[in-house]
Amino acid sequence: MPRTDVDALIVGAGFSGIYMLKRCRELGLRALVIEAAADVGGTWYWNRYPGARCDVESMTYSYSFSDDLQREWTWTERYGKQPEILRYIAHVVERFDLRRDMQFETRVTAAAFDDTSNRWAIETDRGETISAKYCIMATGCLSTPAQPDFKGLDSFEGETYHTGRWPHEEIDFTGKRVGIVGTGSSAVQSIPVIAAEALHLTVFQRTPNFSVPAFHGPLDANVVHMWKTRHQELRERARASRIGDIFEFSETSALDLTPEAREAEFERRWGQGSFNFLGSFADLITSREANVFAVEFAHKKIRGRVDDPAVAELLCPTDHPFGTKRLCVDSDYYETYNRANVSLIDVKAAPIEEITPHGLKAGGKEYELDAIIFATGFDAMTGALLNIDIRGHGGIGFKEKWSDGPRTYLGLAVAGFPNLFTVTGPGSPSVLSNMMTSIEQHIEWIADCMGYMEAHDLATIEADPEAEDKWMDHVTELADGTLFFESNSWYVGANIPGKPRVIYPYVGGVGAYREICDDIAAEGYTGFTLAPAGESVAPAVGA
Ligand code: FAD
Ligand code: N01
Repeated sequence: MPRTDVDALIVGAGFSGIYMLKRCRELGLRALVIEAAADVGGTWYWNRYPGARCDVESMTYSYSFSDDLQREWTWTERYGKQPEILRYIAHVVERFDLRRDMQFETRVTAAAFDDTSNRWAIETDRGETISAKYCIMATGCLSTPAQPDFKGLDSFEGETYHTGRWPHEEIDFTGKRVGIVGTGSSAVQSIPVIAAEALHLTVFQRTPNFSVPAFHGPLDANVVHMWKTRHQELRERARASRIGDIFEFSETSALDLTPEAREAEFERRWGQGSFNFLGSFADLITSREANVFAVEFAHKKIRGRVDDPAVAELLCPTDHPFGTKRLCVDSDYYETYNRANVSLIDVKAAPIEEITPHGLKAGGKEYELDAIIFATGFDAMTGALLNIDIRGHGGIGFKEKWSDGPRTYLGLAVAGFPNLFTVTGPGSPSVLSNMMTSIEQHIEWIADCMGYMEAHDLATIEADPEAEDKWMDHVTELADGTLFFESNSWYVGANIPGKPRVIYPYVGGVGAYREICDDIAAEGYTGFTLAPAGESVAPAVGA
């Protein structure tokens, strides 16, 4: 039976919503999770494309809140494969008996705050209305696929797929001519796997991305032992770090070293795999001059891995600074272009014109295909939130309030929308971090906040517009000191036509951000107005 009156309504059953439910239970709150998918998993439910896996190492890309959970679960590989991550998520849900408070195949369509009752009325596509004191949007930063509206798309007679909505059944590309649009992380992971199966794979690339090697493999028993015995200490290090992981981030400028010493450090970091390379020097993302060294180093690596010099040049990113688009982490991505059954088409020089019944036409040439894969990404960070008609004081909506870009306090709350929390929302480190660290930090902060509200018999908490303005100024000011705006990335909304060009995540780092959030809570929630039952909160100015 669907519940219609709860203390906390949580939207989304990915890593965020699952942990939020657990913490709500511990507070004695009646909570319900509403999820559009047929099961738990979020990202790992939807993204089942060949080669899908995390690129933050499994030992940190997992929950840290339970010592027992950490000890009893054993990952098999350095980077967990999608099915293994999904099994882990299902295990957590069963282990903590969370499923009984989850409702699947239900999409939240609207949420409106009632100033009289101080409660949210949440509507679903099943026609239900649920009343809740707290509404927690655990809707995901990368959960709304971006599908370009190519002319003729519906006329295609073959199969089409989007990596972020991959079917559950096995897809066999054997003997097929496959085309893939996009060369971001999803494409970089899937291209080597699909190329090994398909008759021919044609990659339609608009902008090459930088990719670092994963050096993937089975998990070393010593690494597992280290984590199982020292996980509290290692997790603490991750929580205090810049990107929520245990990488060592250099404090040295790339400009302070001799060319030989700089090269040696780049080489050492490259050899460690994954995001270690980003930590090579302190100023890679803030200094153009320093960044150019990383660009040149990465170009050299690409040229060393790709046999055909013309193809190698096409794969070398030249239009954006290193690391200002989400870095890809690959296994044999570049080597895949050495295969006879793979071709790379530059659709920046000769743009995609249309999808035809038998393939894709770009630059006046038709490529005949049996299947087309769109690895075209997501309406990141705000897409899922703006898909819900969220209305706060006086009926003001997120859509109106965010017409020039999202405005939040800490990426956690929005002035004008009491008792509503956004997990890893815009204006928080979120996608610029190991998201497990950022998710746990947000869930714990929200749970502590709700615990405080209940203990003090408070009815509402709402971000002050002045605090929000100050936070947004801080978010923008920090980003202005970096190279992020020099890139047409989804970090600045550039992948979605018409999306405001602002910085979406907080670039100040996970550890520093956590301290800010903790201080605000310790001071009794500075920048928020908390009100007891019966006292209405003044409608937020500028909401
Ligand atoms: P999600 O997992 O996105 O879950 C949100 C859920 O909310 C979804 O299931 C969605 O269906 C549901 N939902 C949204 N709107 C509604 C609605 N209106 N009504 C009902 N339900 C709704 N991060 C890393 O740190 N490291 C990685 O290695 C990494 N790998 C990734 C690989 C891929 C392919 C992708 C796409 C992302 C990856 N990420 C990675 C980011 C990843 O999204 C997060 O790490 C994490 O899984 C997010 O969890 P979440 O619960 O916050 O959101
Ligand atoms: O999407 P993307 P993604 N015509 O936005 C191209 C996470 N993730 O799904 O750059 C032609 O990165 C677009 O081209 P351009 C991770 O955070 C993690 O790959 O806009 N091309 C680009 O090449 C990641 O960043 C993992 O010129 C078009 C591509 O499509 C995020 O999810 C794995 C086009 C989109 O790349 C999104 O990654 C997967 C058009 N009209 C995802 N429109 C891990 O490994 C778009 N493109 C952990």
